[in-house]
Amino acid sequence: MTEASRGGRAEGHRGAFGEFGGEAGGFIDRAFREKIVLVGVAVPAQATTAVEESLGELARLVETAGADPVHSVLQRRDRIDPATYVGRGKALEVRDIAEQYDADTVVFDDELSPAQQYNLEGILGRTAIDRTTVILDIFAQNASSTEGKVQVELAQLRYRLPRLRGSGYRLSQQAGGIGARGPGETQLEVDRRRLLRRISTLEARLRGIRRHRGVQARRRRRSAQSTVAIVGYTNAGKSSLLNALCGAEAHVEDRLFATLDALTRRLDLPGGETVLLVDTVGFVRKLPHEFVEAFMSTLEVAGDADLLMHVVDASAADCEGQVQAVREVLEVIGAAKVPELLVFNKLDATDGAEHLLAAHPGSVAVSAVSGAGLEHLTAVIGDRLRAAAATAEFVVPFSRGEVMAGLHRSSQVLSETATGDGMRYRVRIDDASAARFADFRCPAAGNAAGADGGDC
Ligand SMILES: Nc1nc2c(ncn2[C@@H]2O[C@H](COP(=O)(O)OP(=O)(O)OP(=O)(O)O)[C@@H](O)[C@H]2O)c(=O)[nH]1
Ligand SMILES: [Mg+2]
Repeated sequence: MTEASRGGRAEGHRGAFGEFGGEAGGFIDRAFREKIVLVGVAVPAQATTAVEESLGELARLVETAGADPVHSVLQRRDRIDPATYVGRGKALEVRDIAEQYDADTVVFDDELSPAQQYNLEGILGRTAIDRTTVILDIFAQNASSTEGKVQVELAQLRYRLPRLRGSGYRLSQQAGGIGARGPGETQLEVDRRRLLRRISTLEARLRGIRRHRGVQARRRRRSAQSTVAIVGYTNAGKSSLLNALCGAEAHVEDRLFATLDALTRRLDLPGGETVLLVDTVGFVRKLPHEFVEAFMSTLEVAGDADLLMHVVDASAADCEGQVQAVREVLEVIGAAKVPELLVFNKLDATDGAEHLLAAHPGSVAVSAVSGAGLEHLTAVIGDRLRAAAATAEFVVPFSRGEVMAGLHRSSQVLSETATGDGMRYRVRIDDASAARFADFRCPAAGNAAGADGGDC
């Protein structure tokens, strides 16, 4: 990212509080580029590398938000300090570091409780914010549709509500900074009731938008077109893939959370049928629950889809960790029941994706940039969707949790019943996926043999 492009982005910043209390601006004041110190804690259960990666990602988030990370601090502790997140001694050390680097803000890698934030600001003598605030701020900058803006503002206000009093009134006159209020703002004295009123106004507006969307969805169902939702970690190349497959012009940028709104395009499959492809917002580790709640209507497209195209950046160092993080969010938004097709993207930027393909049977590798693998991908999408009409039965021993999980991911489970031999599944599944579970398959769906719980 160049300084110029950053600058352009900064000018384009649209705070999410424009209408709130009449003050303009969001969490971040971009009058200047702030210097930021990052702090993470590794508890014994976590590998240091995972925490380091998380801190690296936090640095990227801070950059995307429009500030400069200047130093990272990683503390090993038995547990998170309930009062100050890091120990008090460490907090004082961080204060010295922040002074040394002339940093105005310290960003913590986990969500801070209102009390922790308050205490830390007291010790540090500067603004203390967390990963959630940074993510919400990026969303605020990137939201462009009415719905997106409403959802982001709602998420920010809900996050802010319990912190109204505690987030350091001593600092309320301090100018600028991520998470700080703008010069002259006295947000912390803002009437709580006004904030609650604003929240309910936004909720009502969102309900209106959703009603409208409900009508559209019904129309679409009547047209009986299958929907494929593109999901995945932020920056994996979801929008690029939509563009490459459909000749669409979705916004693509080497920036986290470039897409916030669902964009739908038609895709013609080799078999002659047409499906709808929906681009969605990207996910990230530790996605704020305020965000998930506020974006539920956008995220619902994933749960309603016939197939999830889970795009993974094959060139990312921790691409397995990203797959896991995405699956966790899919679980939360009720989309884990939809069959998933793993698509490893950015093949051109890797030494090959054989190990990934081998580790994830049924997955495909593509490059949205070079076009490699795209033909195969559309064929596989067609197969997976056509197979959605065919059903099959499987019995999986209770000891084979990984097989159960795999079956859930590769198929649409119509029913599951516990039997003497294990879990009996009736599913919609395509032939290629069914072949992977051949050892557990019953001879024919609906066949009476074995239906009493015996071997099938
Ligand atoms: N080398 C390479 N880069 C790619 C490929 N696909 C996408 N990119 C790049 O990855 C970056 C992110 O692409 P997007 O399509 O915006 O990713 P996204 O998943 O939609 O990201 P968000 O909407 O921000 O969550 C851009 O800089 C793209 O040019 C690919 O196949 N190869
Ligand atoms: Mg995108």
